[in-house]
Parts: sequence; structure tokens; C-alpha cells
Amino acid sequence: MAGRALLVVDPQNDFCPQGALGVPGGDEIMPLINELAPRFPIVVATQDWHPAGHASFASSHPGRRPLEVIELDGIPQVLWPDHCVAGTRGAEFHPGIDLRAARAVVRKGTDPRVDSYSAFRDNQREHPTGLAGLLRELGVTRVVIVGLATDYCAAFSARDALELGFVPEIWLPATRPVGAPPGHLERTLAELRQLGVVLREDLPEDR
Ligand code: VGL
Ligand code: ZN
Repeated sequence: MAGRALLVVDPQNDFCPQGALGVPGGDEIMPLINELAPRFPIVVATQDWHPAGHASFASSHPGRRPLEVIELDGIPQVLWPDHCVAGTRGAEFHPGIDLRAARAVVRKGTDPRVDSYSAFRDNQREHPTGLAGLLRELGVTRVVIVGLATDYCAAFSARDALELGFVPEIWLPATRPVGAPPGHLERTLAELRQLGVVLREDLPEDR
């Protein structure tokens, strides 16, 4: 099984019900991820980690509301409620996830001017997080992606993983989507399938 890594995307309080950007059922996947993790020789996690006043926050754009889409430096940006502000409780990992075995935690979204859904690089695709180098150096070729949210950080991570030469899969039962704006989830999953990303609807028997 060497060569395979589990990438646990943003299992944080703010993406769970009650959180600032609560994803329905977001907390339900934590026990499942705990069960999956020991099957992987390498586990890495990401943490969405924004400075206050981040450009992805609706509150940073006077007159704008969460879930409106604007153009930010030439690319579409969904505006979010303030979430995962560095050092806050909302940015902490959910208490139900056990990441003691995680080899690394990669923080992303730290640049105030640009969002970073992907575990690998920002949305402008300019600044890498270093994760690709880490995984390559560890001999990882296949990346199994779980966590929050399916339609943003998991999806962007899968697309980048593919572009960066890894073989990505998303294990859908261990993810939950934001589900907004309408149609975005369906479009995103269709695009990923088209690219050849395996989207598992069921978990492997011997998981
Ligand atoms: C995410 C929206 C904003 C995610 C992060 O983890 O999917 N979504 N920041
Ligand atoms: Zn974010």
C-alpha cells in the first residue's frame, strides 16, 4: 500500500453544523475518517487558515452578502461568511477527528488577498503550499481525498492533484458538500469525472 496517502481536507469546527460556514452533516464524517486513517501509510491534513479581513469574506466587501459571487483579480470568487480565522476556535480541528497519526498539517488561505481551496496551491494557481513536494518526496502517487467540503476544497484538491501528476480519488461518503450556489456541486463533480478523477460512492470493503 506504500505510495498511497489519505488527504484529510479541512475537518474544522467552522465547517461543521454550528460553525461559521457550517456544512450539513459535516461532523458526521469524523468517525469514518478515524476508521480509514490507519489503513494508510501516510496521512496528511489541511487547515483553512485565514487572516481576519480575508478577501474571500463577504464582510471585506461593503454591500456584499455571503454566497454572492464577485470577480477577484480576474477569477470568480464566492463570498463566504467570516470563517477559519487563524487562531480561533472555528479554525481548530473538530474534536471528533483524531489526527495524531498525521504526518503533516498544511495551512492554506493565509494570504489575505487570495483564496485557496486546494491543498496544493492558491486559487490563482501561483503559490504552492509545498504539499506536492512533500508527497513526492515520500513516494506518494495515489491520493485519497476526504473531508470538507466536497464541492470546494476537496474538489479543487483533486483537480490539482491530477494536474500535478498524482492519481486522485474522492471518497464521497467521507465528505459533505456546501451545496451552493445552486448547480455548483453537480457541475463540479461532472467536471471531475470528465477529467478522470475517481469519485467513490461506496467505501472499499477492506477499508
Ligand atoms: C472551504 C469555502 C471557503 C472548504 C474553505 O474547505 O471547502 N470552502 N473556504
Ligand atoms: Zn476558507
